[in-house]
Amino acid sequence: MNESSMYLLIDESGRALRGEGTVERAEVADDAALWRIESGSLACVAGDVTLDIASGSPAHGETVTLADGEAVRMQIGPARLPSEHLAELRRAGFTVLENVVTPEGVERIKAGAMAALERQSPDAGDTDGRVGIRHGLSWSADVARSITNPVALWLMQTYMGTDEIHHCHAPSVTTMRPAKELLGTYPESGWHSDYPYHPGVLPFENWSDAKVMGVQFNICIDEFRADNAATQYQPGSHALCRFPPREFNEGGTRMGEGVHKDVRQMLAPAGSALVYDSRTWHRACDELNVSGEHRVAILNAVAPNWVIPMVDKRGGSRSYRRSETAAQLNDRERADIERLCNDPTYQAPVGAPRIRRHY
Ligand SMILES: O=C(O)CCC(=O)C(=O)O
Repeated sequence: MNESSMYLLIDESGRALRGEGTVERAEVADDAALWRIESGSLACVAGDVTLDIASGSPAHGETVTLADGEAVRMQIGPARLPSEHLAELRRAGFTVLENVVTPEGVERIKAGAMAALERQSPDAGDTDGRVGIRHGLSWSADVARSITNPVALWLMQTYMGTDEIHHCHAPSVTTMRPAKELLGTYPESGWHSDYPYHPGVLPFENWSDAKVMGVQFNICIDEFRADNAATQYQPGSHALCRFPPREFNEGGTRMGEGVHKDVRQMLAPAGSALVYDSRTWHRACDELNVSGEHRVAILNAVAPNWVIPMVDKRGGSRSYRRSETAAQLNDRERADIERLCNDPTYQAPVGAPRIRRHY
């Protein structure tokens, strides 16, 4: 965090203050919901409002009292404007959105994930490949806060052209364990696009780009680096509107060579999110975690709320309801968890493609 950092100002109910013309509240955060500290006041980055501070020192995690007596919590925002991320997502099909998780949230999720894995699978072994750590929403309010980050929600909703979105499975906390047996190998397969662009889900297999039906929202709890298996992807492949060709899954992936000559890795700091069009060809590259450490992430398949989920979400909802997580959230976060994770699937609009249920 530095002089030029941008902050969200969060009111008591969890909504973000916007400063365009007048002060408004919003459930999601666009450019006008970001503020900079200027001469001890808070200046809206994309609007004309400046708020004077009556008491408190402005910094991430602090609650300050504004001149009108209202107390607001400051939370570190993205490094770039939400509109810049949207432009990049539209142009390139992929963007890295920073500070979706707060620095203290990152630490708690990492520790919570390792403890939950130990409870879930004490004998699972500590090397080679990715494992899922179930029911993240029930053991971590920080997981709930991350998936309801207001900037990320604005970005995904605007990209998909609808406020009515949901998750197609419960937030999936995973760890990519350090490679041991896999070191130096080139496993075949793994290239895919994400739900709902899976075989047999949509009634057609050349997906027009007129309406986006899925965004993948993968939150990096650990930094994603070349040496800890940052996800491989083929830049621009979302625009091809089809599955990866068979050759992509043959003979192993050697980045920079043959059909994989343009493959890159999705590099990102801890606490940020990889947000990409779900049609992007990508692959979990277990063999490339040569760091000797776990790499924790939260995977989320996000879609318009009429898209039938990938799996039955009711087990995840039950474990969330039995937990103490909801009691730790603010009203806005709780409402977002309901619509994203717990509400039934909505009726498809007239003319929408028929999604095939797989569970
Ligand atoms: O964990 C990874 O690196 C890959 C994630 C992935 O394949 C996915 O979200 O579909």
